[in-house]
Order: sequence, then C-alpha cells, then structure tokens
Amino acid sequence: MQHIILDCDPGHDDAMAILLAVGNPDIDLIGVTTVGGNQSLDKVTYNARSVLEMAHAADIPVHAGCDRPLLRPLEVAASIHGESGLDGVALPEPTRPLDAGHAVNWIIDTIMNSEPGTITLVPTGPLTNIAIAARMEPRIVERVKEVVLMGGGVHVGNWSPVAEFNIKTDPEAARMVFREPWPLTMVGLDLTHQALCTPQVQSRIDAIGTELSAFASGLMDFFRASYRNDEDFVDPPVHDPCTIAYLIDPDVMTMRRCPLDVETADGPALGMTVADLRGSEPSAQDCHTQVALKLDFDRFWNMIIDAITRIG
Ligand code: PIR
Ligand code: CA
Repeated sequence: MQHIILDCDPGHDDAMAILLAVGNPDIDLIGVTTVGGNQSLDKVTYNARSVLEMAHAADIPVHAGCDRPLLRPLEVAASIHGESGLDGVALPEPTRPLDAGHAVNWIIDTIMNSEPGTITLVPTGPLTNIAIAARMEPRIVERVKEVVLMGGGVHVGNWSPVAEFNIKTDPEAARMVFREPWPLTMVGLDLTHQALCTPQVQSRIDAIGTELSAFASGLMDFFRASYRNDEDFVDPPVHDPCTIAYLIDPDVMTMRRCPLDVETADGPALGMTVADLRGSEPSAQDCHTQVALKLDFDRFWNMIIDAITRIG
C-alpha cells in the first residue's frame, strides 16, 4: 500500500489523477493539497473538492496552499483548462467544508507524525508548496519515501520550446525541490505525451456507463478540444495520472537514472529541466533523480479504466 499526498492544481488531468488515486486499491490517498497553477488557488481548490465529491471520496481532506510562485506572478493555463480550470463538465457542490490550515503546515505535520519512509509526495502542479515545506521543516526531506512529480521534460517543452508548464510557472521552487537529496522521479513530457486519450480509449471509458465515467469523458472532450486548438495534438496527453500509475506499478514505464537540474535564469531556457545523460547510467546510491521515458500504453489505460469502474 502506498500512502500518498497529491499536491495538485486541477486541471483536467489532475482530476484524472485524483480518480486513479481514489479508485486504485494499492493507493491510500491520505490528503489532497492545492497550489495556484492551471488556475487561481481558489478555483483549483474548489475543483479538487468537487472531483473528490464526484468520486464518492469527500472523506479525504483538502488543504489549500500557496496562491502564487515564490518570485513570479502566477500565469494560469486558461487556454488549456478554461476559466474555471475544469471547463466542460458540471461540477457537484462539495459537501465537505475546506479543511482549515495551510497546505504546507499540513504536509509537514503529516510527514512528521508518520513513520519515516512511509509517505510519498506526488506533485502535479507548480512545486511552490513542496519547496516551502522543505525549507520550513528540512527534516521532511529524509522522512519522505520519495517524490514522484509530473513536470519537466528532457527532450521537449509545452510552455516554451524547452520548458514544461509546472516547472516554468515556478522555476525557483522546482530548483529547490530537485536539489534536495530525496529520491525524486520526474514524470515529464517525454513520458506523458505518450498517455494519449485516443477515441478507442475514450469509448472504453464511456462503456463503463456511470455518472463518473461520463464526467471523465466530458473532461477528455474539453481537453481534446484544447489540445487541438492550442497544441496541434489530435488526442490529449493525460499527464498527471502517470505519476500515480508509476506508484501502482513501476513496470508501466521505463526509467533512466540521471542528474536533473532546473534553469532559473530569465531567457529562452527559463524553466528547462536539464538532464545529464552522458556516460553510463549511475546507481541509485550515486544519483537520487530519475526520469521516465517510455510508457506501456495499454497497462496505463487499463489502470485508469479499472479505477473508474471500481469507484462506481
Ligand atoms: C499545462 C498543463 C497541461 C497542458 C498544458 N498545455 C499546460 C498542466 C497539467 O495539469 C499538467 O500537470 C502539466 N501542467 C502539464 O504541463
Ligand atoms: Ca496539473
């Protein structure tokens, strides 16, 4: 059983990550924290609560975190996710009130009050909350089991030629998180651009035939339209649940261990994740970071469809 904290900014694909985490029996989603990213903090926090409501998981706590990057103004991804952050579907009113207390405090308290090596952090938005948590309570770094994040890319960008949105939105926070010595897995665009919701995949989601499957399919319809209009993709890549899929079954992807760092200088490479792929692959003892490169497409979508089916 993997005990995880999902730090997210829903977001169509963040919503799919929530569904996979809730619906998979090997994942214990102990809490959701939110960060300003795809949309404003208020909007993504409402969306997280609403998606949990939709997934019959309103018992899971939600804590709101930082509303903007460390040094830069927040630039949201409304061109992709719409004005609400989850455009294209009707969102149920959350029954559970938003939990009191800042996400960063909750993350720290949760990790410090758990056995060392038992909690995995899964960031699927800008890394602001995680960076602040590591500064505020440095002892979390050795207590966290691992960080498995969606962000970056070795060979491709989506928010600039070389930078991915989550990293480019808060590059200073990303640099802090990448440079802490915890085991870190970067599930970036190299991997997530293979997680395409094809029409065949979507018809399998539709065939589940529940209110939740219709909700997920509605998310995918809007995401497909955004990616066709804005990104010249035929089918949308469903980035964020790839992190959860890796935790469920690491064999769903091929990894390459290598040093990773983040460019923070203003200019054309701002927010780029730089991978040192020279020479032979280092050992986990010598190198705490790895990057995901190749996805087992069928295994991945089977997990998602199984999770949506289980939730009912
Ligand atoms: C941002 C995202 C997705 C697509 C674009 N074009 C921009 C969001 C997703 O929620 C995901 O976490 C990450 N940021 C992918 O860049
Ligand atoms: Ca996201």
